[in-house]
Amino acid sequence: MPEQNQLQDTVRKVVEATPVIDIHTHLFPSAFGDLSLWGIDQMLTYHYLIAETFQYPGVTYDKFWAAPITERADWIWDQLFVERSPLSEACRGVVTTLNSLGLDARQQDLQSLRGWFAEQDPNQFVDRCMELAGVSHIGMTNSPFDADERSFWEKGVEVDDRFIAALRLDPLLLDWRNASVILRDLGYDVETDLHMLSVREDTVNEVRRFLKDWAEKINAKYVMVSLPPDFTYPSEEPSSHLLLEAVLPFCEERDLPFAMMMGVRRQVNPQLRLAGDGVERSDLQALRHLCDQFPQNKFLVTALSQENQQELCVMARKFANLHLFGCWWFMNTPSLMENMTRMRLELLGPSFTMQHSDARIVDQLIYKWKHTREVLIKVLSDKYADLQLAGWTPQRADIERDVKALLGGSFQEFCQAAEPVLTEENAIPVGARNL
Ligand code: RAT
Ligand code: ZN
Repeated sequence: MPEQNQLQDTVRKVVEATPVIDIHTHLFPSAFGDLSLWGIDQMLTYHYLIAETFQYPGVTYDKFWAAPITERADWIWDQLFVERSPLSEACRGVVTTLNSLGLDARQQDLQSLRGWFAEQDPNQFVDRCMELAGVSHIGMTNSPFDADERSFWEKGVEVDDRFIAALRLDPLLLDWRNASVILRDLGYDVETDLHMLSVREDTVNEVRRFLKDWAEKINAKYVMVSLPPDFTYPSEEPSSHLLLEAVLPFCEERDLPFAMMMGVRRQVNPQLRLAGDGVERSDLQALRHLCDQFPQNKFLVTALSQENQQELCVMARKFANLHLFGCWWFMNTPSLMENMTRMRLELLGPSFTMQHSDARIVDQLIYKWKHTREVLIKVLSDKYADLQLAGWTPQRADIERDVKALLGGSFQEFCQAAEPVLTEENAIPVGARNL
């Protein structure tokens, strides 16, 4: 069918040419020194690959963690790329990345690859990866609770303006006991016990001051947290008090979206360290309550469990203050990404952000976006072909507009929208809400 081939060809060209705003990664610009990760040893010791390697016997956890990074990388390379074919998504990613950089992924030993990376200039390498990935902006994950990162901000680090900051609050909302100690060390006069309203008021004001200071210091474009599957709202937990009284009013006042990444069960196997987290289905009723109770707040949401995806789409149809993003972590495999993107398009049209890379190593931008674009080409070609059959022939400009929306345009629009769902009827003054 020549017409269909032509349509697919146009979709491919448009998807390949459209720059991406990668809204969530763990990347840092090179001004952050050792926090900015790149190169073959970092790529091979990515936590996704560590978890895969430990499926095979050979080395103990203690021996692995005691070894220098090059030895760990050698071991992973041997297990996943030499002893077996690199069929998993994370393995294929290394192959795609090396190949895009003009390197041979069938090396039996890593020395020549290491030699090539050693010759690269870190600054130029970031530019090259962004160019090969077609990424215009990179969303960071910025935690004032991380002492190493904090010291860069406190020294007034100059941030490359292609990098967008996001204020990450996991300890504040999920581990208030320890977070309150850190806040006190940083000069905020907070109490750990949040039960008594009279004491809580002062603490809440101090938490707001902390949020304001750090959002300004890092120029945050949104505020974020990763949540466990059993997160509930409302509840008597500190997380509910802090969301209701500090975080969400602060976000509303500053018009900063609040991102929730839902469904990670931390440290299912602590021996694997960062690679030891798992997934469970979340109770999305917490999200429903938040979207409903805070109509003037904007929520950016992704879920880790496949079982949550349809419910989440339906929820996004009900609340204009809810924007879905990304096929996160265990959902970032071609088969799941394809199903999820089809379903989202069928239920929501192009109003969501199709993907974020979650890259931790700058080289990974290349494969994460190359693989994502392939899925998008496939799904959109089918969807436009269906539309054509239904009697609506897509023009190139339509395709360009939709792809732009899916790769960051919808996110921008959502962030810039003046008041997501505010009407006189549903406006609730700050402070007038209860748990
Ligand atoms: O995808 C990942 O690398 C995870 O370890 C998490 O960092 C997750 O993306 C998160 O931001 O919590
Ligand atoms: Zn992440």
